[in-house]
Amino acid sequence: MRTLKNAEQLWSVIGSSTHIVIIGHVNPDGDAIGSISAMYHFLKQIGKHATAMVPNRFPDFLSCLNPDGEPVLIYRNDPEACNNIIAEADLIVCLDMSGPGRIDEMADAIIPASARKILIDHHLNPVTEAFDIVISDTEVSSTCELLLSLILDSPAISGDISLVSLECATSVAAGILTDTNNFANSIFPSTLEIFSLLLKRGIDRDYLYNEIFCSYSATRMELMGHLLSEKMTIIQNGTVAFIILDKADKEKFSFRTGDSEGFVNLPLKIREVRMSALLTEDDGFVKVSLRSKGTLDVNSFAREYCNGGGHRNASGGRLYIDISETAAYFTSSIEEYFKKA
Ligand SMILES: [Mn+2]
Repeated sequence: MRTLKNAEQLWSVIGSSTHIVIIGHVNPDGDAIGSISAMYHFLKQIGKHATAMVPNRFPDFLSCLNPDGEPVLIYRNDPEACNNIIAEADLIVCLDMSGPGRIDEMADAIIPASARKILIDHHLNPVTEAFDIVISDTEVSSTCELLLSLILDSPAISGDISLVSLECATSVAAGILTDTNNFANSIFPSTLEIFSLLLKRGIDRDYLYNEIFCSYSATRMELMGHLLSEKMTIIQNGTVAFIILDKADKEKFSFRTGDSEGFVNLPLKIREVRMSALLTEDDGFVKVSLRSKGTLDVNSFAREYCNGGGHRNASGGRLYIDISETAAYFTSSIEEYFKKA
C-alpha cells in the first residue's frame, strides 16, 4: 500500500510550524531512533528546531545517533516536562509507528494535543484518523528509507544527496541496516538505490555495522545461548519454534531494553522451522514477537490469537495471561491455526 498523496503538503506544514516535536514508538529500535535523528538533523539544516522524544529508553548502541547536545528525551523519565513540551507544540511528527497504540502512556499526551500531527511510516494498517497528514508506504525497507526519499524531494535538497548532512545520512543508514537485518530482508529496489546514495554521501557502513550488530554485552550473549539451549521448544512437526523469556532469566542475565532484539529470528535458521515466536514476560502481559519464512502469514495469527498484527513475515502482539500459561496457550493456538489453514 502506498499513501503518498499527502507528501506535497509535508514541507509547507513543517515550514509554517515553530514548535515541532518528533516522536517514535515504544522500545525504540534503529529505525525509530534513526528516523527521529535524521528528521531532527534535516529540520535543523532548514532552520527549524525540534524536540525529539520516545516513550522509553533505547539500547545503548543507538546512542551513536543521538543528536549532539540535545539527546532524545525519554518520556518515562520525566513525563511532566515532556507533557509541557507536547502541549506547547504546533506540530508533532510521528515516525515508524502505525498509530497511538505504539507509544504506550505517551498517547495520553499526544492524542489530545492541539498540534497538527504528521505520520511517516511503513507499517501495515496505519491509524489514519489519528493524523492530519499520513505518509505511509509499506513497499520500503524502513521509515528511514521513506523519510530520505521525502527529504530528497524537499525544496532544500532537490534530489542532490551531497546536500544531505552526514548526520542525517548516517541516521538513515542505521534505520535501513536495522530493519533489513543487514540486508537480509525487506529489500526493495528503492532500498538499494537509497543506500547507494548514502554510500556516495560517505556514510561509514563498517562503523554502523559494528555499532548495530556487534555490540552485545557479555550477559546478552550468555542470555542468547541460554534461551536457545534451555528455553526453545519446537512444535508442529518441527515447523514452529518458540522461546520463552521470563522475568527470572531477565534478572539472571542483567537484562536491559533491547537485549532480546533479533532473538526471534534465530530459530528460523533451523531448516524445517517456518515460524518462530519470542514470548517475553512483561508487566501485566506477555509480549509476543513473531517471524516466518515464505508465505506463512504470522500477521493473521497475531491478529487472531495475540491481540496484535504487523506484516506477513514479521508481527507482534500481547497476551494478557500469566507467563506460566504461555507455552500451553501458544501450543494450542498453533494447533488450531494450522488445522484451520
Ligand atoms: Mn521500522
